[in-house]
Amino acid sequence: IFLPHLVASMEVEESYIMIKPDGVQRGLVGEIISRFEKKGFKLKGLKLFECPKELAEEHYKDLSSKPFFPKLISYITSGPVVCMAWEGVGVVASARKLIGATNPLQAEPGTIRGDLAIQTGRNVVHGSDSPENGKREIALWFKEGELTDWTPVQTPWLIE
Ligand code: IDP
Ligand code: MG
Repeated sequence: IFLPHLVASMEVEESYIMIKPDGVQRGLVGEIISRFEKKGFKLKGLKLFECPKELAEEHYKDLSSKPFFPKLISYITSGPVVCMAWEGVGVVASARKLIGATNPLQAEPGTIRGDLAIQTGRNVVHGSDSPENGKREIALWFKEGELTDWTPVQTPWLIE
């Protein structure tokens, strides 16, 4: 039998994960990084960064017609964010599960948003929604030379 969703999840992918300004201000940086680190994904890029308005607008351009777009842009540019590039088998969908639903009140307990946030407009973290967008967003937020490829010693203990 052919199970495309299972085949897809075996791919090595990259996801752009970002701790939003509320996550930084609330002292949740370590807690959030830890969830991806403990899962076993590989960190390839990490920086504290003040996001220019133009970059926030480009990142969220698909939402530009939404009524909440101006508030979203001022939220994302209201303080430093933590930008991360994570790599792993199935990392895109897995990170979305670790993050939880967009509305934190609907996010399951155990997820980042389910455990740590209340409102959609203050939902502490971003995660790419497809492998294509993972690549696109990492290229958008990181310059060449800011990403590091390395071989974690734990890999054979995570992947058969
Ligand atoms: P996602 O972050 O779970 O992928 P998206 O629908 O892609 O959710 O929306 C991007 C971000 O825009 C959300 O994480 C949230 O910060 C913000 N957002 C989405 N919908 C609303 C809304 O109805 N009100 C306020 N902010 C919203
Ligand atoms: Mg999204």
